[in-house]
This record gives sequence, C-alpha cells and structure tokens, in this order.
Amino acid sequence: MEKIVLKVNGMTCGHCAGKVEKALKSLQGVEVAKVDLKKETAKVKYDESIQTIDGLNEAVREAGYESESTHKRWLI
Ligand SMILES: [Cu+2]
Repeated sequence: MEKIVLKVNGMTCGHCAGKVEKALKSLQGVEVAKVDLKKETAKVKYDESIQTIDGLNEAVREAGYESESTHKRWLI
C-alpha cells in the first residue's frame, strides 16, 4: 500500500471536498481517501499494484478539479 498526499486545486466548499473524496474512493485499489478543504489536500492510501497516481489525478479531473502529487507520504 502506498500513502500519498495530493494537492487539490479548485475546491471552494464542503460539497467540492465531498465530490473529490467520492471520486477517489470509487477507484479500484483505493482504500482510504481523506480530503482536507482548508489545506487543499487529499490523503490517499492505495494499492500501487492496482492504481497509479495518474489514475488518481484523472479521477479528480473528471470530478471537475485539478490535482497533482506532492511526493509526500503520510502516516496514520
Ligand atoms: Cu464547492
């Protein structure tokens, strides 16, 4: 399992954060997705043998927002 932090741009309210979180959680291989609206980040725990960072960013884009990897990892 890989735990990465995405920087998410374009979120303005809790509804946006919910959309991004739902988009990430709906992906194959994603176990945890936690969006922080104030920090504009999404913490994602995913199985790197099933899912890729590009796949995560693509899902965020499809939900109407932009994201990129910060190359930071996070701890539970
Ligand atoms: Cu919103």
